[in-house]
Amino acid sequence: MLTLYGHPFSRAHRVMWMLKELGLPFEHVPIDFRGGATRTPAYLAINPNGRVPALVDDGLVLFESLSINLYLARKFAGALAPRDLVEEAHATQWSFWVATEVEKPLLLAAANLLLFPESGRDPAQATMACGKLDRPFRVIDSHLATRPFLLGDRFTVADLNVAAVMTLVPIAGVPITFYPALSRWLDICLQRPAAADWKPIAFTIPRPPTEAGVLAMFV
Ligand SMILES: N[C@@H](CCC(=O)N[C@@H](CS)C(=O)NCC(=O)O)C(=O)O
Repeated sequence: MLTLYGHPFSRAHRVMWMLKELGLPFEHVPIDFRGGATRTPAYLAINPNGRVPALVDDGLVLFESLSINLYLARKFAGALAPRDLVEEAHATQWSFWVATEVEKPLLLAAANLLLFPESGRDPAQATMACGKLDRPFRVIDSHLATRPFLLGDRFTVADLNVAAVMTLVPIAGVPITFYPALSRWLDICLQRPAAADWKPIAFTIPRPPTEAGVLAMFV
């Protein structure tokens, strides 16, 4: 029995996408991290970080969205799973890469392009954050220029993890036209039926009244 904690407009959507790709039934506990529900003793016993998502699989408790997806890929196998040690190494590499090289500047760009209330947006911060994205975006663009997907010719958990973080690109209008292979690949990934929820999720992200509020939620 799988139980996923976290509202779809949080990073829980990454795991929901994976569970849907795998066609796995799961119990969804859509707790909302804005109302204190992630700080209750009951939830802290599941994820002591007080963050969502968390996944419980028959008593195994996991946090960290991207590593949950790597676990699900490995456990339930199928086309999304790495086929050998080399593919597994690359799936891990791209997952760490997106979390460390992309996620933070992307959130900062998205916050200053869209997520902050208009009066709190700082175009200079948005430009600076987009500038920081140039190096990782050039890396993935050049990688995807010679292959359709990150591990080669099929969509895998590596694509899912990276694209799930990059859902903020179209949501916030982060410019990626300079990176044609990245643009093409991201479109293809986000159009997958199991990713369909990203659109409604995207446009219901609440805008807290203060910059500090947004940073507390997303960074
Ligand atoms: N690295 C974690 C980040 C989880 C995270 O920051 N979740 C946010 C929602 S998207 C959260 O729970 N924020 C509430 C808080 O920090 O109190 C992951 O990818 O699972």
